[in-house]
This record gives sequence, C-alpha cells and structure tokens, in this order.
Amino acid sequence: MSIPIGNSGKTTLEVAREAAKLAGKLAKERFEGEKGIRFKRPGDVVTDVDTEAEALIFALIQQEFPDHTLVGEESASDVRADEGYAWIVDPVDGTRNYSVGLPIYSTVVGLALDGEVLVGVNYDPERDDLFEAQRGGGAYLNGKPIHVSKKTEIKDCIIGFDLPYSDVGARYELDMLAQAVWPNMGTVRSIGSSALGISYAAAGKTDMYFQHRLSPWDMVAGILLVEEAGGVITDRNGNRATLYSDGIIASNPSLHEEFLRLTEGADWRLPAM
Ligand code: 2AM
Ligand code: CA
Repeated sequence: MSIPIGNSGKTTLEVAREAAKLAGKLAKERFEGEKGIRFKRPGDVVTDVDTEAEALIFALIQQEFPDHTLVGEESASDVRADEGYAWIVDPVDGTRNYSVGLPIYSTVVGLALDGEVLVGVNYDPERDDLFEAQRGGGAYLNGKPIHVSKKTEIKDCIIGFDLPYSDVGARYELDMLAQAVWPNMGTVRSIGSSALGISYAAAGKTDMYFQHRLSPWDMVAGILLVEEAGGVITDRNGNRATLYSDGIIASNPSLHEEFLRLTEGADWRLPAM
C-alpha cells in the first residue's frame, strides 16, 4: 500500500506530526483563557479552540495533499472517512476535560486509504507526548518503540474505559463491568480522552481499553497504534476494528480473548440508540 508524499516533499508521517503538534500547541496556549464553551448535546462539548485548531490542521494538510478528503469532528463530520485517501482529525479529544481545565486531552491526525489506516498520530501537548505509527513500521512514543501489555490475566489488569454520550451505552458499560468483570480484575481508569486511553493501552501503560461507541477521529490513530504495537483492536463483538466500528476493545491477544469470553451475552454487545 503506497503512502503518499506531500507537495513540499514531506512524508505523510511528517505532515501528520506537524499538524498534530501545531493544533496541540494552540490548545495548550489557550488552556488557561476564555475558550468559548458550548454544548452540542448533553455531555458533548465544543470550544472555539476545537474549531480553530481543526482549521489550522486542515489548512496544512490541504497545502500538502490538495486532492485528499478531509474529515474532522468539528467542520467535516459527515464526510466518509473510508473512501480514497482521507485525513481524519480530532483537534481536541477529551474536550470536556479541556473545557473545565483538566489537562488530559490530545490532538489526533490520521490518514486512511479506503478505510485502512496508513498513518496515525496522537499528540498530548500537556506532557509533550507524541504517539505515532505507520502501517508496517511499528508504533512509537516519543521515538521509542511501544508494545501492548504482556499481562495474561484480567485479575492483574488496569482496564481503561470511558463513558459514551448515550446514557443507554453508559449503562451497558457499567453493568457489564459490574456483572461480568469486577471484582476479578485489577482496577479501572476513566480519563476522559478515548484517544489517549487507547494510546496508553497500545503503550502497555494500561492493559486494556474499551468504549461502547466512538467516532472515526477518536479511533483513527489508536487502531493503528494498537495493531503496530502487537495488540488486537476489535469492535464489541470481536470483529477487526474499522473507522466505523461500533465500539472498541483494545488489548493484547490473550486478554482480549478473555474479555470477549467474560462479556459474552452481556447487553454491552447491543447498540445503544
Ligand atoms: P471528545 O472528547 O472528542 O468529544 C469521553 O467519553 C471520550 O469518548 C472522549 O474521547 C469523547 O470524545 C469520546 N466519546 C464519548 N462518547 C462518544 C460518542 N457517542 N461518539 C463519539 N465519541 C464519543
Ligand atoms: Ca473532539
């Protein structure tokens, strides 16, 4: 699968990295100030910074790859991400954290060809952490290779998850954890940024990450990071993750299998309207 080069001669990975850092730095600069917060629906927040950061990223990508499709949470969310070359952008993942001054958020930039993710970057400006992967080239955090957890039993694990916007989906997650997993597990972390949550599982900092419902821009970097870090990332029923997967489970192969077995038949497998 050929990974394109930009007009200026920069590689796709260089452009993705530059775009994510540019937007992440803007978000960090504006972290303390007035951000213009609005609710799109209950639980789903947007700020002026999200919109401005997305425009910055789009402008940079357009210069380098004028023929490619742009998909973004704030200004191009209805554009298909799985047709041709498509750049998929979340200017601020974890906007709810960002809006209240919790410094746990990141910028996601990825490129897919016909739905197959080729390059994915997730940049956390507060810690200056850069997660990146290119298909077939491994996954990295700040230039060092990362690998999923080597744990083999859920009883020893830190499980990351976040609640979806939907109350029904959130109820399914909480019931599934309480009825099928807890107390034979280590502990949980819900940090409010699914992009960082998946990246931490790719890096083996946590042992697993799940979410009932996500969007292409939440998952684009994570799908590639987990696969390139030796892990498995699927939808709630165990099918290989795509940009339009209904929910996500990311871990190493053996924990992933145990989790699927434990949660077999749980309402969590159902879609939430
Ligand atoms: P956001 O911050 O970009 O809005 C918190 O629940 C995490 O999951 C955040 O990364 C949030 O993205 C994302 N998220 C929650 N519910 C979602 C839904 N129904 N669809 C897409 N993303 C969701
Ligand atoms: Ca977002």
